[in-house]
Amino acid sequence: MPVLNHPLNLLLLSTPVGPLGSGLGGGVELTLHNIAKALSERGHGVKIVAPVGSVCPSFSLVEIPGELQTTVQSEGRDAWITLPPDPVLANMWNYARQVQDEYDLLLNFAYDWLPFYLTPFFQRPIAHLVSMGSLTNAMDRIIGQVALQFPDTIAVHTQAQADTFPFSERCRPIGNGLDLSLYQFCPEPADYLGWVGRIAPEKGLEDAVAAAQKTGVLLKIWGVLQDVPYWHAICDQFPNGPVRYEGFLPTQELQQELGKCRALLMTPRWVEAFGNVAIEAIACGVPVIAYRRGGPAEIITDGKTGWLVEPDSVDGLVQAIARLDQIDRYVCRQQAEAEYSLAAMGDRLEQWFAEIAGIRNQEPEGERSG
Ligand code: HBI
Repeated sequence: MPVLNHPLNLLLLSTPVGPLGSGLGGGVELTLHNIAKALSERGHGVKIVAPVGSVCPSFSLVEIPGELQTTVQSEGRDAWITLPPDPVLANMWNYARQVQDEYDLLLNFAYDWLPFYLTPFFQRPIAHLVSMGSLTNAMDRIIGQVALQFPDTIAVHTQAQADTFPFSERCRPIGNGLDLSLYQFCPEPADYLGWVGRIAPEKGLEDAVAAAQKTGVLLKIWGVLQDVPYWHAICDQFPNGPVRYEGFLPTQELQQELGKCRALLMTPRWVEAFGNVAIEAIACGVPVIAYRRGGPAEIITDGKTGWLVEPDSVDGLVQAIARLDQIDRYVCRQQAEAEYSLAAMGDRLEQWFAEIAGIRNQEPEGERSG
């Protein structure tokens, strides 16, 4: 049920770590695309700004040149704020500065210092969707400043993610949403488990491989092979593991393969802000076995849509795999429809925007000031 009484013109600014569609942006690529769909479905205008080479079907895209930003996970807590000589991030926000008057609201998806620092210099309101938990002091500091100076403009995916920040009470959890029409419910699984994500140390893939080895159930892996030495170390550690790397698939192909899994294993080492793949799995009827840590612990209902396991416990994963027959795959799909559809996400987005100064439901067009 729409919350806003007038359509907004929205400018969505993507992550600077990779072109949309490359997989380098990880979950935020899917998030941005789904938010664009959720908002345009309700009549809002949506334009996307992203690095050159980006693709985003059925949305008008402004491609900005410049050098990609390094991923923040590769930096330490005390990392300084760095930009390459010709930063795509700065070029994106310079473009936004020039066109801001055409938009009611700018929506930032970058987990980077610059957009937060620039917020007070803009005339138009900027809403920030923070895609990860607390990672560096510089980001905590600048996000905290914006959260204080511009109340209600900071959103996160889950309460667990908010709780990683000292200003958690100023973060608005808004979950996430998927275009569920793209995900087919699969009632009868094949005999393998799944793991989906950027292959990088913070994702804890080695535990899923260890559980596959202990249970003898094949584990299929999909995702960008981001950290090759990490992957080789896992292959060396489990030379005969029942494991197959299936590459990085676009959503349509991924959901077809993911749907056949007996379960999805989620083994994050860090506080996963959300875990889009958890809702992709339950949308296909696939139960999720996840460490009780971060986003997945708020998405999965223990014993209903999967099993939540003691963090970093491979034996916990093994025991949960043995209890998969207790989970009704259709209940998984129903939970996705109730909580994570585009309509549900669109409601949460409009409720958020309506709280932001300058966006509140206004008198009809024509009488608006400035
Ligand atoms: N690192 N510097 C930087 N900026 C981002 O926007 C960013 C990132 N690392 C990962 C990332 N975004 C996305 O994968 C999030 O969805 C996790």
